[in-house]
Amino acid sequence: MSRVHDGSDEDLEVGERKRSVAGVGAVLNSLVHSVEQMGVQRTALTLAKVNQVDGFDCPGCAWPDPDPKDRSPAEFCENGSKAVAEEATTKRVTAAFFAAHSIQDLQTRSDHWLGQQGRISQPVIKRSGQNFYQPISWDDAFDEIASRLAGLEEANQAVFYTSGRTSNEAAFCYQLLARRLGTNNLPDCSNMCHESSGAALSGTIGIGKGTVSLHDVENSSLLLIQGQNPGTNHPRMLSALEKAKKRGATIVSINPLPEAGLARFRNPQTVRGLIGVGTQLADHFCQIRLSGDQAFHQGVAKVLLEMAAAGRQVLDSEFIAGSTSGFDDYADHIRATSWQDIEHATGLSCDEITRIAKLIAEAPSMITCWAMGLTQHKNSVATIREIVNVHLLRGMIGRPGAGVCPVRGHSNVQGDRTMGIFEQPARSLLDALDAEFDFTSPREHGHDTVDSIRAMRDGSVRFFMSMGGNFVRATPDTRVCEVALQRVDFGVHVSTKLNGSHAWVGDTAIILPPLGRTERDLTAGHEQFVSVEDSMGMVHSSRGRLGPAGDLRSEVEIVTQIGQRLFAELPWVRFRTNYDHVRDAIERVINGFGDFNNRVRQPGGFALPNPPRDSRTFHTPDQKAHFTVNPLDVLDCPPGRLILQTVRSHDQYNTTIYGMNDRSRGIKDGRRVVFVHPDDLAELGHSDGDMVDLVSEWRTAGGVEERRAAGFRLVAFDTARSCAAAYFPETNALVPLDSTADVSNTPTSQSILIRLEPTHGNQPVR
Ligand SMILES: Nc1nc2c(c(=O)[nH]1)N[C@H]1C(S)=C(S)[C@@H](COP(=O)(O)OP(=O)(O)OC[C@H]3O[C@@H](n4cnc5c(=O)[nH]c(N)nc54)[C@H](O)[C@@H]3O)O[C@H]1N2
Ligand SMILES: Nc1nc2c(c(=O)[nH]1)N[C@H]1C(S)=C(S)[C@@H](COP(=O)(O)OP(=O)(O)OC[C@H]3O[C@@H](n4cnc5c(=O)[nH]c(N)nc54)[C@H](O)[C@@H]3O)O[C@H]1N2
Ligand SMILES: [Mo]
Repeated sequence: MSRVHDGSDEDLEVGERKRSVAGVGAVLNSLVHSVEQMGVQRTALTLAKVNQVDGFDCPGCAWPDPDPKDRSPAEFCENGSKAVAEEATTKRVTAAFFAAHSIQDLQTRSDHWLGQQGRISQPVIKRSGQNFYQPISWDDAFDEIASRLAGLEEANQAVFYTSGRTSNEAAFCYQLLARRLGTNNLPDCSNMCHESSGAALSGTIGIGKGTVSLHDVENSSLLLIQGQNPGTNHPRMLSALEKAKKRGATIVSINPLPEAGLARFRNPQTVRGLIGVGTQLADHFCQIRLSGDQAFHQGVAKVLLEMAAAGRQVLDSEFIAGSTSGFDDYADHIRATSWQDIEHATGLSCDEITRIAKLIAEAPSMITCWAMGLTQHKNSVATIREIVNVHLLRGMIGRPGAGVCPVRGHSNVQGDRTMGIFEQPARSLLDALDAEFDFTSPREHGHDTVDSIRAMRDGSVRFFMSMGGNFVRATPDTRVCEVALQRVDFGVHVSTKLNGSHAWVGDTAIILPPLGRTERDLTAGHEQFVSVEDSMGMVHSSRGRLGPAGDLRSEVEIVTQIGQRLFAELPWVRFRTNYDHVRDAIERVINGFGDFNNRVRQPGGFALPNPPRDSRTFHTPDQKAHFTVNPLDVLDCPPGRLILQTVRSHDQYNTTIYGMNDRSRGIKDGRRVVFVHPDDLAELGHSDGDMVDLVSEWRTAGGVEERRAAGFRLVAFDTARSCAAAYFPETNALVPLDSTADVSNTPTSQSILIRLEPTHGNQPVR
């Protein structure tokens, strides 16, 4: 049995980083973890249904499933099985647990400890003036919530947060509830995740999503994997890359860290992968500096334009002339950008970038994939626009094997957005909603995640509801957010598992435990299913089989029960009686869901329309794809300082900590580590193994603000110079609330200016 960790790192061990991932280690690790949480029989039953046509969608990542005829009987990965075990665990949090642990006690617990207590099994309430949660009936809970909402002075005093596991059906009902109440305060985890991708793509190609299918990835001739660690976070993507590789693709990894998964992959679904050496995936590794990717793509474009000027046929002139706008201004701007600035920003030489540009110039098809390494910097939107620019130069969009591929995180984060979970909804969505339900939804934009924290801190938001997620730990500026959440009058947390957000609550708080993905949904007395959308716009059904972990309700039921008490004229009861009715409403309100109920029942589901991919058309105001000019933004690192990025270990799912190891980076039994280049360590007068505090410096008009995270062990690591790395959520205390990306307002969690100080005092638990 693995120990439940209290957050201290007494047993921390640091070993060699791995040169490959998956293989036997992955299989063993996933089985040990699953059996520990679920027992042997439940493990076998549950894992057999992951990502199968008649089964449930893996609550791990949003990577798409292969076509039903190509699916493996074990269509999951090590980390997907950990996500399943975390939910299907047989451990329970009961009334006795809440009677034994006060709110103050919960505040001292680590998220690992909280998660290890098991599934929350009944609704509980912390009443005004009390320090403990105690049981409440479902009906009383719904009554309390509805009467609080009815009692608000105005609808914008409420915030409705969503994490990306919520089904399409529940998300649709949830946004309807918020808008009928009269607010667009619908922040979601996307605000901290791929918001920069959505903003950059919708402005340039007319859709805020990627433009490739799984088939494209498997058949592309050149793949850039940039700012992403698929070996840990999207392990099934490695199988697709392996296929592409076997068909002759070239793979380029662009990352400050040499991530093991891209170096060598041992496919656990094949014998060769289990016991052999596996496949070397990346042909080239560009060890870029943090935040240097905008400059990288400007460098690539410079080379392409120079080659074209020298008479080489590298630009897709016909496509540029017929389907795009803005080429001349863009080309002038790129020509005027200096190699000196590009080399400084990337930490790469002109020669190295030229080598990659030549691969791009020659590739018959190309896909760029990215994730958090690109979206959480000040210049993120500009960076992703530069990716689009390079793709447009070569006409690499809307052709087989070509396109842009933001790889989404949560398993239904993309679907939730499609359903209208967005603080800046499109006018067309609101018009359709009003026509369907006969009311006028608010037009004024609502609060995103960062603005919601500000509004709670300043007292203008009094009611906070969270549909899944762990708001206090996932968001920046931990201390500010804890205090902000304590200021709201009423909090509602729809949560499968305990987490830090249940400990930082205001006057009154309710926890409602919903059914998870693995569980059979018998709402209204008959079996129901839900639907989700993956990272490539495929919509399919998800159906759990296990009995419920306690007295649980489905998320659809929870939302419709509250809605029914407030706005009886809307069809809430009908919706939960049969989710087909929700899907019928979705079909009428949201574009692309024609014949929804029929198509979602087809094996493998159906693809949503994607104009760039389907017909090379761009739904921008001028119907063209846009080249954009993005002045180069260089992130300087002053002397004596480092830039810190905050990554995931191999043993966590965002704020859910499965265990204390990061196998691929050689870390065992601890998380408070900071990876620094050995030459930087020497220059800063430190050695591997020293204990330090991380102090972030945020320059404002009023001076330099400092934030501290105490007690980290230095680990000498092969990262880019001046670029350090540590795990989130421990490092969220260092991210200033006001440090956000231009345009998207995403917290800059991958570029935090820090200095190291010898540690004094004890390590905090959190
Ligand atoms: N097992 C597991 N799976 C998950 C998750 C999880 O926590 N655990 N989380 C899910 C979610 S919500 C998401 S959004 C995804 C996240 O998936 P990833 O984005 O892969 O997650 P991170 O661990 O944050 O990795 C960021 C990567 O970007 C690199 N990077 C950081 N800054 C830069 C930069 O400036 N330039 C470049 N080129 N690279 C940079 C880092 O070195 C690292 O390799 O995974 C999803 N899947
Ligand atoms: N510093 C830093 N901060 C980051 C990031 C980073 O890279 N660095 N990444 C950001 C990203 S990409 C994201 S997506 C956010 C994640 O932000 P969130 O989505 O808010 O956080 P999670 O940790 O995924 O939420 C975990 C909780 O969700 C609940 N849960 C799990 N399954 C279900 C379910 O089926 N239904 C319901 N109702 N609840 C469920 C459980 O109670 C669990 O404790 O964090 C962001 N924060
Ligand atoms: Mo995410």
